[in-house]
Amino acid sequence: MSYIEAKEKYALLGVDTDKAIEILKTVPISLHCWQGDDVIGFDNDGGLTGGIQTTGNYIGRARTPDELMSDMDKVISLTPGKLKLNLHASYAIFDGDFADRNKLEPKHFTKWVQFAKERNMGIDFNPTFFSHSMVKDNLTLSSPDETVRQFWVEHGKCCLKIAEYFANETGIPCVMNIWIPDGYKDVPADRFGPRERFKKSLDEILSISYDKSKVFVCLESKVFGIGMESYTVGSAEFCMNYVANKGITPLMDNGHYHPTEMVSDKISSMLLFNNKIALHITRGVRWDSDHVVILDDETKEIAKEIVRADALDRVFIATDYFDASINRISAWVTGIRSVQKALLYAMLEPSKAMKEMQNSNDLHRLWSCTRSLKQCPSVMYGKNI
Ligand code: RNT
Ligand code: ZN
Repeated sequence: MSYIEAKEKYALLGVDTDKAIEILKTVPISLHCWQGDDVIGFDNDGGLTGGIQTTGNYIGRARTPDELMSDMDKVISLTPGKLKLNLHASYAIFDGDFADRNKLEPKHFTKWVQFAKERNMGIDFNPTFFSHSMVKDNLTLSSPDETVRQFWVEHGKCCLKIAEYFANETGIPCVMNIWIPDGYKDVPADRFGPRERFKKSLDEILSISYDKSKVFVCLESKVFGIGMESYTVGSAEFCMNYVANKGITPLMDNGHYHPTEMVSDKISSMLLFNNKIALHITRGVRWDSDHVVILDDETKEIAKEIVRADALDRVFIATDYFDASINRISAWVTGIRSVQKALLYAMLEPSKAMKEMQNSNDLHRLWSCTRSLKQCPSVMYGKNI
């Protein structure tokens, strides 16, 4: 079917396809740098820790900043629409002038700023609380060892300054996401203490002044990690309460919930109580939270919830997955394009008519319309709905 034919069919449903494409072009997707090198970064000798894992040994892992940047350029060339760059602190570029995570400065990211500016991209940022010798007994910001806890508080503070530097340099707000891997493999004797220390650490990080219109600090929750199956300090309840209390931004990663819990169902509730929300779009498969995104039902449903709530400008959308078993560039591109396709698919829904069906309790009609839209525009449900 040609685009003209499809456009005419959608017009019968009251959907303007040209407009949908124009809007899609303006929605930034934050491109996670860590798919290119299996989440290793440039500040350590390899060895990913923190309850996350890449499996596979496909050739071509980016080993240097230049390799990662040129792989990203390939991704950009294969991806339409607007992108933002999403960096982890472990991707600092030192050029012989090494600084540990508690001593990071904006100058360690000048090359990334140049890269982003040349491509008209904003930059999002993540402190890296894993793959480091100061992660003690699987704990960072919640550690009972004051030296360890302080080290990571300093790291958080350094990152906040770097995030503000990114926003100032690019002129685009920076989303800075905090995720810690802290947890226990087996049932702990004290669930309260680590969470109390995590709360104190976050308060300390956020005590430095920063421009809240330029830096959006997010907190990402998680249900479990590998080796932290029984308890994670940054649970959903902890993060949701902390965020609400402090007026920062919640981040939901759809790989971080029980498999029967759907992030698509959470979005409306979160939007009602937060100005902005952030998402890590991924694909959970059994124990793994980070398979490459595909155009599956949940990805489409997440996109529909954003579009139906008219919240494209209130949701920070980022990808977050890592697969080392297939060509990394193709993994990257497939995931990002799948998010974009899901958004386009959502924008092609005759949402107003469907909400009316729901509100008039015409649920069978709604049900058949939903089924038939799956094959639209090839197969249409009647002339119009
Ligand atoms: C881990 C979290 C986190 C990381 C990245 C690398 O479970 O999803 O977002 O994937 O920060
Ligand atoms: Zn994530």
